[in-house]
Amino acid sequence: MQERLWQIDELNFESNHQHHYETLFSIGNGYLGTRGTFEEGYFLDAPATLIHGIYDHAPGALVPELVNAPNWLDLKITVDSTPLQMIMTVDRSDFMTPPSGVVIGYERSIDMKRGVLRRDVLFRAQSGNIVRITFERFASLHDQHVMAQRIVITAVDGHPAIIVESALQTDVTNNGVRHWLPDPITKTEGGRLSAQVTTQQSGYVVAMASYLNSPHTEIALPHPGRPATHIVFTLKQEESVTIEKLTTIYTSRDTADPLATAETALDAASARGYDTLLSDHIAEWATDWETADIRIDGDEAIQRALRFTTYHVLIASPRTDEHVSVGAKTLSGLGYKGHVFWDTEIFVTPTLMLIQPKMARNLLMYRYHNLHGAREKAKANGYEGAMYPWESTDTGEETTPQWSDVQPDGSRIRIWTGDNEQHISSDIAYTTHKYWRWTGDDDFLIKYGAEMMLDTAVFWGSRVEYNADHDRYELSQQIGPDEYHENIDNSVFVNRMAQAHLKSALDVLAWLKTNDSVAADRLIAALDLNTTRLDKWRDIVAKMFIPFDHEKAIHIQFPGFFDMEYIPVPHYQPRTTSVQAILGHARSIQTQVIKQADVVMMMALLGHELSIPEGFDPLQVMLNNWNTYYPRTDHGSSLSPAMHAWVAARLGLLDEAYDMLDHAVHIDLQDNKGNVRDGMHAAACGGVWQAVIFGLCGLRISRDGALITDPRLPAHWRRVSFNVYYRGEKRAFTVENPVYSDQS
Ligand code: IFM
Repeated sequence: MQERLWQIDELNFESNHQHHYETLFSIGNGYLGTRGTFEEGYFLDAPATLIHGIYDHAPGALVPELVNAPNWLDLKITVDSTPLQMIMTVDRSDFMTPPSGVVIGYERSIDMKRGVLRRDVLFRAQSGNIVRITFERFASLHDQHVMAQRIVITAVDGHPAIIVESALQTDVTNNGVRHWLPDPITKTEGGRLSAQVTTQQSGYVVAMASYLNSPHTEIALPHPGRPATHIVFTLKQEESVTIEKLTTIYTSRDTADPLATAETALDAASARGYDTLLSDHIAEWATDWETADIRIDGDEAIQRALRFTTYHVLIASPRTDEHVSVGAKTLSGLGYKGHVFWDTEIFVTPTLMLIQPKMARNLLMYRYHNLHGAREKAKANGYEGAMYPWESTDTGEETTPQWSDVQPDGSRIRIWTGDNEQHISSDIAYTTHKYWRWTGDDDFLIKYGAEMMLDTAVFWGSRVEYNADHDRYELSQQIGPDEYHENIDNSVFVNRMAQAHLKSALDVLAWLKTNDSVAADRLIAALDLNTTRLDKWRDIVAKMFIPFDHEKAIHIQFPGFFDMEYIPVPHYQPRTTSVQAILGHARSIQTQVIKQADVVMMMALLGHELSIPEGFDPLQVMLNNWNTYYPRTDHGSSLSPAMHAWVAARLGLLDEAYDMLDHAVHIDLQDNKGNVRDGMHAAACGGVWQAVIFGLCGLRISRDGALITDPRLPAHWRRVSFNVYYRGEKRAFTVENPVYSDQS
């Protein structure tokens, strides 16, 4: 019974939803992700396997992108000469006399507890014979280089003649963009298929080796670009045959000879066999879920969806590699070209910090290894220190495209985020600091974290503008989280985050001086943290301009915001698109419509630490902020609802918190944004975990360093149980709902 809360099912295949489900049903293991396309393919399907770190910049493309690797799923089945195709019918006449083969029964589900995708198909061949085919696949969590597939074919009616063809498909593109050099190495030897491809510009090599385990003799089908093998057999009525395909994958990021390594690894995996590989994989998932699972007593819909979003965080996040990071669309689609945004540090890393601290550290190390790119960006823009790119890949360089794709009228729109969405440096510093506070990982702070926090502080020190008329520091030409309003002056989010950043950098330096003076001296010398510089930071912390309306007791998103046209966003319901799309780009930027949590985002991240003028009650200001900004917010970005759920819960607004959580946790399942075909929303997935733990359960570190909860749960939730790591120890919590009311 409880098993179904670990499953997402598709009970009817509808081709107009195929791309959505391909994304939802992705499997992965932190090394790669493979979309849930069918083994045999389907008209206009979008198969993709994306491997962390394998980027390439195609000629003529504006920016590099994560490259679609060869398709290892490739398995084609023929029943009495009729190829299996997912053509379904509900039409009775069709059913009786199918024009060719027809699928008469279908069920697909992702088992999140075990990380296994299954599909059951009842297929009637043109001959009239009926077979049941069960497909199963997983990307081993135990050995990240091993992929496994199993198919069981059963003759339900008749004596069908079956052909199963297995291949590695190297002729793959990113939506038509070719990244692989022509003439891959392919081999078909003794039942083993091998393929090796190389990217055109970056020179990354990806190799795969594959083996088909069946009771029947294989016949090789040499084919350039698609090494293949097939088996032929006939089934008796009710007889079943099980066929397993194992594939190993290595890249030049892993080893000097990826092909030889993949072949050797394949021998080892084959020796262990499918069942052992599967049980090791399931055991690894069980260990992961022991900490990652949040158990909600009283809400099955949210429970299941929360497991789904957590599953996607776990399969997307690198486990062992600290030179790669999670892209905004995970490894489940080509959206945003696999680029890494602030989504990682603000939405994904804090979740991992509590459930998989080592993986959170890996993500922060990615930023550390890319400090050189941040330093180059600062220099190129005339600043000091390190200024992280808004979008980044494997090189650490800024990879935000400057122009959009061509619009229907032939024009391109200038994209300013790479120039002016500068808060990412504070976001990285914020999470570095948070990671240190929660994990107690002093080693990380001393060797890496402090350098990131301090050199990005050097950047802000050189970036701020002093306004002598007002004796305050300002930041012009910024883009805050609300990207509808570009290149504005004094975004309250940006200014406050930069101020908090400088304050925490000073605190960390003071801590270092006390606890590791050698490390402190090294950084002081390397980053030139002289007295003048540090005094300036203190001055900025004291005098940063935080726009605030004293009369209304609210933060001002940016000066001038309230002079624009007011649009009551809640009146635009029900709607299937953003208010921005309804009003049009040109008009909406002149209005008070906010793309996503901005002031609300600041409240989620900083809680009561909002830099409020003396005499004002922080809680009242937060409520006023909420009442002002919530009705103006479009949630045009998937990042928004989870942050609203978090803040609403802290403010005791339980209905709003629930609405926003429900919205956030279903963004991908329900395809609320209509773009899940391009990949999962990593930020929404990480955000809902935090919304439940920090927002609804109110987990925080008290002044004396204890972990405490302060639940604000919807009335129908009886309790929430979860585990988190805190300073190296696993801690279990069960949070009872003080206002629980049984509504059954
Ligand atoms: O980082 C986000 C941004 O905040 C809103 N637009 C999409 C980006 C990637 O998810």
